[in-house]
Amino acid sequence: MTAAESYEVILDFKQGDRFISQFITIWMDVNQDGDFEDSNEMLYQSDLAQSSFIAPITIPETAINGPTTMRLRSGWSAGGQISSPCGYWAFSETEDYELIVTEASVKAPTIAFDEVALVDLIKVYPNPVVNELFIKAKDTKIKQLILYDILGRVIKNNKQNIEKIDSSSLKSGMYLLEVKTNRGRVFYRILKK
Ligand SMILES: [Ca+2]
Ligand SMILES: [Ca+2]
Repeated sequence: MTAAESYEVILDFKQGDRFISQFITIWMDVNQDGDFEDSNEMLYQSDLAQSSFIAPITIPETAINGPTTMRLRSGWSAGGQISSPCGYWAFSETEDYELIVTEASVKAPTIAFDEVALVDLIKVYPNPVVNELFIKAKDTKIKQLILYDILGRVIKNNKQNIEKIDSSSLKSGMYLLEVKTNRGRVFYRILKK
């Protein structure tokens, strides 16, 4: 998902074969601080109970790049609107999804937070990659490499071999590489050919 873009979340609520009326609310941990309490983190709140929804959400422009948790809660209609991302809610269900947020207007490499200097210290090449992806750092120490697929699943997690990633067995497509260093972390969009 891209910051500042709009998407539709499509939901059907069923119990067995029967549709049931639910309220729903959707949050996203936009600033990745582990909660859904910040001012722009409620992305959608239904004001009517329905058995199916097309919920329009817009990823806030300030959303930080990288794996981000989206929380969806549905609850039985008599419980009313769902206002809280945590705690008990009558006859409710809560599901978390991990999404990858990328910055709207910036081409790879993309930068997390204000770590602009860090991106100058790390070289990731070649991109697009076919076989081996090399990661070279200067004036900083790489501690870990995590490669995510577009759904946010961890594909590789290297704590030992932190100079290259063998990409030969990856399927073609877009990946996100998180480089953790002693000076912070930075994300790169990687295209596997
Ligand atoms: Ca938050
Ligand atoms: Ca917070």
